[in-house]
Amino acid sequence: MRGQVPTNEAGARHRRARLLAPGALALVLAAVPGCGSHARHAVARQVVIRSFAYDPADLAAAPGDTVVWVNEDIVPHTATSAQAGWNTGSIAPDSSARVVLGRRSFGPYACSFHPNMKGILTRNGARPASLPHPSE
Ligand SMILES: [Cu+2]
Repeated sequence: MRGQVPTNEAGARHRRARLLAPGALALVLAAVPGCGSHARHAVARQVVIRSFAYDPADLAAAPGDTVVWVNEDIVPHTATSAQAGWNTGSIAPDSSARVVLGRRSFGPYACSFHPNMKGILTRNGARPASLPHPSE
């Protein structure tokens, strides 16, 4: 019986060593932004500002997503939602600005300089965690 003790201890150490590798991999994945234990990927979505309009004017997104407004016009614009409490500030021609969406970031927005420029962020339905990531 005495002979089994060192054997079992060695076996336990061996099992722990084998378990370390997947654990280390999980830590690496968790360090990648947008991956890991979250239910879905946070994604970046782009709205192009062109000819005094947002394209698309109606953008579906989810909390955690980043929306990037790219100004392709020759005058500055903003994307501003007084209702939701976010504002890109002035976006110079050929530059961009981004907003990371929170739970309450959705709804209509407009350009502070040209109030007839209107857009809206609509909220995606939540994706079940069991579905694979669509972009992979
Ligand atoms: Cu504008």
